Amino acid sequence: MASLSNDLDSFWMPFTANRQFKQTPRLLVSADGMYYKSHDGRTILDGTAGLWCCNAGHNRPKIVEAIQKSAATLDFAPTFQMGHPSAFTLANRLAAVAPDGMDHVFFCNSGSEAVDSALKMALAYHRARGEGARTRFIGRERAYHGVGFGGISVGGLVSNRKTFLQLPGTDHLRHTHDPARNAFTKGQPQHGAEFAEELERLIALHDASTIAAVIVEPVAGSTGVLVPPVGYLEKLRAICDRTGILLIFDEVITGFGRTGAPFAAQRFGVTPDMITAAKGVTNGTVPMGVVLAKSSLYDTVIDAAPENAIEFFHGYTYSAHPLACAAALGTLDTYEEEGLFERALSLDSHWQERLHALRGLPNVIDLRNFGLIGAVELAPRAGAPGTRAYDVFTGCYAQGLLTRATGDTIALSPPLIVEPAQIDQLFDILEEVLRKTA
Ligand code: PXG
Ligand code: PLP
Repeated sequence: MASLSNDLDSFWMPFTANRQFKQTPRLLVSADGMYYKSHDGRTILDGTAGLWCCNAGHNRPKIVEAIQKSAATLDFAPTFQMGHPSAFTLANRLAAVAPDGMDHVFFCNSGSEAVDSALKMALAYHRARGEGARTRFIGRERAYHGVGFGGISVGGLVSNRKTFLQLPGTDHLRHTHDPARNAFTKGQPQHGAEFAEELERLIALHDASTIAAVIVEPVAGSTGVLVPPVGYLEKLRAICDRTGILLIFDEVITGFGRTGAPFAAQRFGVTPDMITAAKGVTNGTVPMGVVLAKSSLYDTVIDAAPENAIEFFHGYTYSAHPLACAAALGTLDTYEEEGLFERALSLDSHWQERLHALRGLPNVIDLRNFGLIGAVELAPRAGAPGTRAYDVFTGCYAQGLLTRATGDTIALSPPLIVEPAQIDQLFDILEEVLRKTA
């Protein structure tokens, strides 16, 4: 049993109730396959793939080996006016799994950086086309696009926004959550495609000639798993096509097999102009974010610059870091060899059946699922929103299951290597805890 000999005070923890956590810490000390080990020596089933990242599970040999080898061979190489082979190999490999026509890859270090990079690319693209007045971005209520100033400005979470300055020129579609019509829907809700028509209203207000891009999560993750209504994404695509507005899918959570295809864009059959991704690209092992861009967008930006000039003034010291590239190549090998992009699809019906069997348990007011994503929405306690889901989260952790509480929703997203028996274990624990939580 590892001891907590260190004082916990110095670490200013992200998105954490620091005082509450430091009174009753939960530390993970090792991980393998579907399980973590906790500091108090317990085995914890990973119901969240870490934080939606470890789609191939933990301690995967090909990934570990690739990182070790890279660290000993090429610890760092700049990618500003320099390069290294695995960056180019990885870009080609990613383009090969991306939707058709999305052949260009920009590297960064997180989902937040991917979002800011994509927003800048949208501005660069329109300027290169002589439409530099297109500077507005449209996000959506209840969206999470990371924590950069760009991401919080298009994002739709009040707690992430209220304290901080916002970028000017952003507006928001309404969210698609409609429990009155869609509660307890299995998979995509039938009602709500018309919410996409809000984009027409915002275009009428601002004029398309001022709007650079619309950014949405195909399935909103962090804000409680909101699955797009049938026809909604298609409508957004059609409006963007008609008006010259770029469509960005933020697939930081939905990318890399989570929905039963490499990207949700492919699962839904709707191709955006850019995709932002992170997390699963390296199976969570080494930080990396990516922006996938259509060739037409890349070519426009590149061709507009004078020959021998830098075309896009943007990048990070650690863009395409060799360790991250190695980790991503080992990750893609693992996904492909084990057919994990398809595995979520084959487990979908068992997953859906076990999730929806929670209907009727105390305080369960909605259940939502898509691919290997699930959400259990609980009625908030009067005057104490969020506390019921937090108690379920800590109750599950005490019983050996890692879940994620967001508001009064419990979000579930196990590694795609999960076995049916482990799905049963997960829902058995959750059911017991839901029964016990007042
Ligand atoms: N976009 C989306 C759609 C995300 O889900 C980000 C951007 C930001 O990525 P980085 O790597 O900068 O964190 C995310 C991240 C949760 C949770 O509990 C979700 C995220 C991060 C932390 C917690 O749902 N998503
Ligand atoms: N701040 C300073 C002073 C820097 O020199 C740099 C990069 O050179 C940055 C911030 C940006 O760091 P990064 O490229 O890791 O995002």
